[in-house]
Amino acid sequence: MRSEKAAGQPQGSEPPAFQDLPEHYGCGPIRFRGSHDGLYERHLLFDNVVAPEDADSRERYEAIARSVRDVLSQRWQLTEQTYRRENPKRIYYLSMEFLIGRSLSNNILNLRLDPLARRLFDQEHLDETAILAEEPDAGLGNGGLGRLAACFLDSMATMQLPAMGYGLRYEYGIFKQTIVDGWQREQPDNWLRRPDPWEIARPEDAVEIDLGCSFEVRGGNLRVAVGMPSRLLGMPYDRPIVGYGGRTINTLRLWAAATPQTFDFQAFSAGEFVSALAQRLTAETVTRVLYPDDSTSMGQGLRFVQEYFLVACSLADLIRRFRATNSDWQLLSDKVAIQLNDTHPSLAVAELMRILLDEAELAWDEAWDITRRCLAYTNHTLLPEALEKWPLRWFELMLPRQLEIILEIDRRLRDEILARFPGDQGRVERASLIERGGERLVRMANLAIVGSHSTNGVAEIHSRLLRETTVRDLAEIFPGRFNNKTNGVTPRRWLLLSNPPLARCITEAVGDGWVTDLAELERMKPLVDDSGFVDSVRRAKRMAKLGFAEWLQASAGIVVDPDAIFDSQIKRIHEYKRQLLNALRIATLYNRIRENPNLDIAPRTFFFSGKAAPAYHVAKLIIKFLNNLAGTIDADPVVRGRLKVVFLPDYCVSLAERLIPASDVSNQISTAGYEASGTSNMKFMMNGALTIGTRDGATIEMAEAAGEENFFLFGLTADEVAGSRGWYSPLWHYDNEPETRAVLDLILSGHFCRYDPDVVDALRNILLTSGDVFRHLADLTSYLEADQRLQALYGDPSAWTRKALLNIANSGRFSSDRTIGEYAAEIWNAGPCPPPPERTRPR
Ligand code: 26V
Repeated sequence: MRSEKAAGQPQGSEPPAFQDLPEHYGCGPIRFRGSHDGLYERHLLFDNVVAPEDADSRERYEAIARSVRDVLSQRWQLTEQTYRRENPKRIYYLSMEFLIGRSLSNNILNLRLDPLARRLFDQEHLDETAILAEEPDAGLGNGGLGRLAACFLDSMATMQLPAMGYGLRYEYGIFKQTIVDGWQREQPDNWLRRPDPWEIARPEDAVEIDLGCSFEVRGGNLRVAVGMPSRLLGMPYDRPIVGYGGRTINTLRLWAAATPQTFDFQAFSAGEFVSALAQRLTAETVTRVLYPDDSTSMGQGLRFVQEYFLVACSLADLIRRFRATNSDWQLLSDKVAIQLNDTHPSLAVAELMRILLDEAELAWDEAWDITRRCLAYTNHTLLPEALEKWPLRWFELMLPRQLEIILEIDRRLRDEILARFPGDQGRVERASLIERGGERLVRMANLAIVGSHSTNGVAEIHSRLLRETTVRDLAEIFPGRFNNKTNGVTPRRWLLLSNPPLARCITEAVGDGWVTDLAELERMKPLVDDSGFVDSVRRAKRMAKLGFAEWLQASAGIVVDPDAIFDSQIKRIHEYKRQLLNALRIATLYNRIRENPNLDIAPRTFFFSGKAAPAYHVAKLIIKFLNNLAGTIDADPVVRGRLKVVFLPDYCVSLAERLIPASDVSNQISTAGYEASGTSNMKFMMNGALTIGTRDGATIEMAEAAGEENFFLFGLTADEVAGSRGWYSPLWHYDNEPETRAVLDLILSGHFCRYDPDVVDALRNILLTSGDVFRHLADLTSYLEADQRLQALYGDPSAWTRKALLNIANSGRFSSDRTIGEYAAEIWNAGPCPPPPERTRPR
């Protein structure tokens, strides 16, 4: 039918976009040559039954996305076929979060289809921005940890590693944030409301999971029905992960929970029918929603079930794949590397042991050896309240066999410690998997460390603090297991895709090798004194700022001045990230202008964006204060036009992609010792923003790479923060530093919060009464000094751009390709497995 129609087309009609597909995609020129309706028109017609001119943006988005999927599907299955044939060691990345963002433009770019897409948009006069905006921003994560997982998938596919991501297909991702009267409101993110062209259901790969109890939902809570074992069905949905160049296409497999029962409608009485359907709803609640709190492990039963569900489904799936080509269990660790993204999937230790003991029927020592060789654990936080500890009672109820295994691991661990440190009962208790005292708890970090061969932190300082403080006893017992893997970000999404003007300018100067080898950016260094090149970098920044300002006005009606310094702090709202310190800085500048209206100060727009965990009261209060600050400044005729504060609602991947390229200044101002790594810091650096920041996380390594003279570092070091614990007093700063006192007096007078005395009370409490735990006042003065230097530099545009350029040129180390290279070589012992380059054409 297709070929008949194609053959019937008049000669010389305009060829379709997507028809000249690159050879290796295999499904292009042969199939559709000569037809007047390319893939895009075909999808509109056959999927939506609509003519191109009548289609709305959503239909156009779907048709384009499906066309792109057509192009990648052959390489996708070829990639999996290659892995099956070559049987390499496979890498499995287990994560409760993948903060994917939008896929269409990223997939077009990685497939190198951008010229074809451009032609389609131009020829059909399509509104590209409107069409791309139809795709929901897949927010299956809270922040850095989830976005890191997504960057890692991109790097692993680009480096042609045989890797797969495993996660959960939450029906609701991270909530949508709106701001009402300055306060955060949360709305559900129903991102799967419409059919998602990127996901493929794989019912043939569904798995069944056994639990030691049943559940019912009462009043929104999951209640356990004790002593009634039950089963859950894990339904896999696959998403393509396109490596740059489109040769390797890996898979992200997300599990949705369902009930395994199939209904025999005849046999069911009316009552059973209803309760059976209700059971189905209960099962589906397991993957209903992403937990939106990344600061406290609140011990929610549903979260515990989610974690086990991810682990059980993923292990069953990867073991089945292993068994399809390997009969010898001893080979498991030669064929499988499993990376645990934080402790969230660390039940994998007990579950893999259960499989090896009970299903493979191996002896304990063998099973233990294999488990440890397969698993590796990444820690992402030192905050004690975020470290997961689950009540032992829940294991008794839901996972009795896994509990037995955990207790046996613990017994052996205790024996081992006592043998090596005779009489050191304190060490035994601190290192144990079980916390005693009150209710017995299972320490998930200890389980992950003991049950794996590698524990890594995500920046040098973080890995050191992890070893020296958080899990010191275990690090002394197993020193060889601890290592560092400094985070990175993918330069495809975060430079090539998000910042076309800068990407073009770099490529014109040094070629395009940087896209897959970011260290190539160093070749820009000799050009630092080439005024033509420096000018072109400056123009690129200007274009990004103009583009952002235009978008902001069109989408939110907010007008910002592109001649102002764009100064950004975008991340989750947390006390330790110190958005409040930034607010103190802004309020001080405001005060200075009010006191001296003739003050010579460069116009500046301060952007904030970020979500607060719905139950994190103080974080929500900080958002309110930032909005009040913005309102007060806007209303002040002396300051208006010189300083402006904008709180951008609903921070997400797409917003970051727009704001980061447009920013001149990146604020990375966490209390030293608290931010494990940070990753937006790296994105800003490679987009030519200058960093004002503390010596924390990966910012330290960034400054080292760029040269401290090209950074604006300030504040206490982590050791100084720790050392001040016994004697620090915010009052000292209030009493002895005039500007600190002035700004606090202004804030506490209610100047910014005329109608919100509760906000003022809370700020007084945080900054003074409760001892300023996060050292805002200790760092304010040096922050302002660094800021002064930064402002002075902005007055000299070529000196500014020179530093920006050196930052870009030295950002190569912060590509996630470098990070993944280190994981592959030092933890996974795995290498690339490229699918054959030849073209295989469908017959
Ligand atoms: C913790 C919890 C606690 C229990 C409930 C749900 C939940 C969800 C997420 C988390 C993770 C918090 C840790 C985290 O996101 N760490 C961030 O990881 C980034 C990537 O390594 C790193 O750049 C950031 O510095 C670090 O804060």
